[in-house]
Amino acid sequence: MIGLIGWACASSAQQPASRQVQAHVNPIMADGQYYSADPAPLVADGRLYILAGRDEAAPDVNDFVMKEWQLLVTDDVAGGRWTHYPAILKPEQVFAWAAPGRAYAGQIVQGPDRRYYLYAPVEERDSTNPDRFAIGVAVADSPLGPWRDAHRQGPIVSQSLPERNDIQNIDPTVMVDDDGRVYLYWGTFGKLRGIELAADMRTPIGHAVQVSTLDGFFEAPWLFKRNGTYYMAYAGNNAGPDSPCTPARYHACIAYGTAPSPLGPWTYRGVVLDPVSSTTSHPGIIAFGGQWYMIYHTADARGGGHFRRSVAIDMLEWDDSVRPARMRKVVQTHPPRPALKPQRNIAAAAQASASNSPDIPTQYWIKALNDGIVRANPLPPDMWGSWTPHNPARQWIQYRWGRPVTLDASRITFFADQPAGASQGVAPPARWHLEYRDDGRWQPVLPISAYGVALGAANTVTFRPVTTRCLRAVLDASGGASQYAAVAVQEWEALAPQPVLLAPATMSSDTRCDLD
Ligand code: FUB
Repeated sequence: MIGLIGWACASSAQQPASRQVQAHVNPIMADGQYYSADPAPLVADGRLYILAGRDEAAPDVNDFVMKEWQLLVTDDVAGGRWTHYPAILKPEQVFAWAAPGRAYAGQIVQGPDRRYYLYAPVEERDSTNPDRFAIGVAVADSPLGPWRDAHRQGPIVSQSLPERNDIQNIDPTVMVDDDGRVYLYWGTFGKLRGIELAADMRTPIGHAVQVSTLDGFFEAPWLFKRNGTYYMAYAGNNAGPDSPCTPARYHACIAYGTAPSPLGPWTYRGVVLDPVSSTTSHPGIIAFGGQWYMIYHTADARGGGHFRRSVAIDMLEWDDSVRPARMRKVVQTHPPRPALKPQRNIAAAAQASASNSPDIPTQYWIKALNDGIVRANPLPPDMWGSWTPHNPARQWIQYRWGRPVTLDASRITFFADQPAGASQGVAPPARWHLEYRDDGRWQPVLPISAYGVALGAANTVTFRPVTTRCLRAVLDASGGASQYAAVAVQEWEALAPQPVLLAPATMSSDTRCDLD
């Protein structure tokens, strides 16, 4: 049961406005009133603070609309009682040189002078750099602020600082070591940089190191130390059907590596969090009250999406039987699923495969076919697809159940970025039909209604009931003269004549139908 109670508290001159949130399950704020992304935890004053950006994209907008940072604070994770400060800071409020609108993944750390430093990736307003992202540093006496620019000359990292570069300079992570020395890492799109900072928390020392030994590094580094070993967690992506990280290119796992010293060398150690429901994943790992936690974001809140993310927290355990100690894979906790009800769509109990398996282009995800999610603004991993530079005239997708099932209808939701009839890109199929496996052969179903190819809604076809273990949708691509568009499907439902309860016993890991 999700419990979420919010009430506004008056803000004082020093304290931003707050409200109380009671969270029994993930995400911490689950009702969709406020989305929260890119968590960065900090322990201060005996409390756990989580800095997060605030996702404000409309449901049909695929962009990071992030105008400000917010804080979640608790002294009792298990009790789920959080104070939420929805609006602690906007980029342009603290950095005179910053443009509004991109309050990306920041981190607050306590400096050797006991003050708090916020490392903030924001866009420079007047930069001539091809990519205007830069990292600024703000300072305050409390994690709640008030914040002021700690380096009024401008950012400390950009495409011209501390040395000229061509990467996107976001996702800072900072650690103050036991000896008081300070280290900053940052980067995205596979580029990870690290540098030492002076004790003033803002002056780079020496040249940046470039890290290339953390397998699949994509973005979102998180640096910390435990028992003398340095750990770097990060959003990883080395997509493919056999990847230990993620099958689809736009998803990310959280992987990590270790190093004997803060600037490396780094050794990859494995995956600590499987892909989440949002395409991006972003780790914050910290010990609080004798327990380690993985803090991350998902699309699991009400109305959530890839650009409407919400912070979640789960326990992280260590395997100290090996050296250096490894993190055990975190078990994600989700909102409790509603009790299973009998339903006509039994696709979720089938294993999906396709004519282009196992070489489905890695931007697509076969498991999207029967995940029950249809988005207004899908990204490639929200669908199965077949796009390649040279597409065949025909593709198929297929379900196999562990035991025979009876079906009499099907609904299919196509995706296209080209109009009907196109011979390039992804277009609705010219036509499609269903076949079922019967006595060792594929037979067409006998349709009672037409096969539609409309976009923007599911196309339903009804047919004379069949009992089978395998159903196949055969998709004839649009185009011709040896040039065909690709096809893509967001969701494919297989409907039984009467509602049935999907029993786990119907599950099968076998996708092959040619043996039936
Ligand atoms: O929130 C914007 C971007 O999404 C962050 O910079 C990345 O780490 C990803 O979480």
